[in-house]
Amino acid sequence: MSLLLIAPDRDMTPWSEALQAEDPNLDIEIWPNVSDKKNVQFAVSWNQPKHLLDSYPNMKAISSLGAGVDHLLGDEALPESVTICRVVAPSLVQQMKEYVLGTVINIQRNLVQYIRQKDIGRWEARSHPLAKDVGIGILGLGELGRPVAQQLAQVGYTVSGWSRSEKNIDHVNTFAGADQLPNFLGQTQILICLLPLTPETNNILDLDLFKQLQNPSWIINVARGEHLVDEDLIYALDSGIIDGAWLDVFNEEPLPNKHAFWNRENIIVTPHIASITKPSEVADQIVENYKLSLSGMELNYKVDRDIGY
Ligand code: NDP
Ligand code: OXD
Repeated sequence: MSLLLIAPDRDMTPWSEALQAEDPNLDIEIWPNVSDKKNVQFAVSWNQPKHLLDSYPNMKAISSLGAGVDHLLGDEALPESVTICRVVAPSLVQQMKEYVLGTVINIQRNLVQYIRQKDIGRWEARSHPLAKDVGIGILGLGELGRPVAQQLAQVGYTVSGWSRSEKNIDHVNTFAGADQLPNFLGQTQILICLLPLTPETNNILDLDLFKQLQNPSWIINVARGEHLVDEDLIYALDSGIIDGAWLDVFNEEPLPNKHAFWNRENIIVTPHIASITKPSEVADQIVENYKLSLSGMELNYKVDRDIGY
C-alpha cells in the first residue's frame, strides 16, 4: 500500500523526506509517478488536477496539505466514500497570529502610509486611534480565528468574533449565525476573514456586507479569494464605503498582472503566505492518520463533508 503526495505547484520532496523520517517503512509516491494506482489508499493533496481523484479505486482517505479543504470538497472527482481530513498545527496558528497582528498594527498606526511618505521625503504626522477604540471583527472562530481573536484582545483591541455555533471566549464579544451578523458588522472597523470556503461563505465579502461596517473600515482577507467579490471591493473603495483592504488570498493565484488590485494604493497584496504548512510540523499527524485509515479507524481532524469544513 502506498501514500501518494499530490501537489502540482509544489516541490513535494521535502514532504516525502519528512514523512519518511517519521516512518522509514512507508511507501511514498509523488504524483504523477505512480507505479500502480490500485496500491494507493491514502493521499496528501493540494490543488490537485481536476478529474484525478476518482482514478484511484482503493483510495480511503485524503488529507489536505493545509487547513483549508475547499480544493478537495469542491472537486467533482472526489468520490463520496473518501474521508477528508486537514492538518492542525501550533506553527500554523502562530504564523497566522503574527500575520494578522502585523496587518492590524500597520492599519491602526498608519505604517504603510509612513513607508510611502519616506519614499517621497515627506515628514507628516497622522493621527491614530488607541487600540481599545478600534473595533476588530473576526469572521470564523475556528482553529485559527479563535487564537487570533484572543491575541488581538490581549494586545488591547476591542474584539468581536462571528461563527456558526455560539462561543464563549474571554475578552471577545461573540456572535453566531446569520441573524447576528448585522450587529457584529455594525461594531467592526477592521474585519478579518478566517472562514472556510463553503457554499454559505462564498462571496460573503460583498457590497452589502461592506455597507454594514463602521466607516472608516478595512478588510483583511486571509481565508480564500472566493470569499471576496473583487468588483464590489473596488466599488466600495472608490465610493468611500471602506478605506482599504489587506489581501493574502485571491480568486486567481498568482494574482494576474493586469488585475485592478495591483494599482490601488489602498489595497495591500501578499502572495498567500499568511500561514504556511511546514512538512516537519505535520508529518507525525499525517502518518498517524494514514495508519488509522489503513486500520479502518476514525481519523483525527476529520472534515464534516456535509457542512464543508
Ligand atoms: P476551522 O474549520 O477550524 O474554523 C472555521 C470557523 O468558521 C468556525 O468557527 C466555524 O464556525 C466558522 N464558520 C464556518 N461556516 C460558517 C458560517 N456559514 N457562518 C458563520 N461561521 C462559519 O478553520 P481554520 O480556522 O482552521 O481556517 C480557516 C480558513 O483559513 C481555512 O479554511 C483556509 O481557507 C484559511 N487559511 C488560510 C491560510 C493562508 O495562508 N492565507 C493558512 C491557513 C488557513 P463553528 O465554530 O461554529 O463551526
Ligand atoms: C491553508 C492555506 O489552507 O495555506 O492551509 O491556505
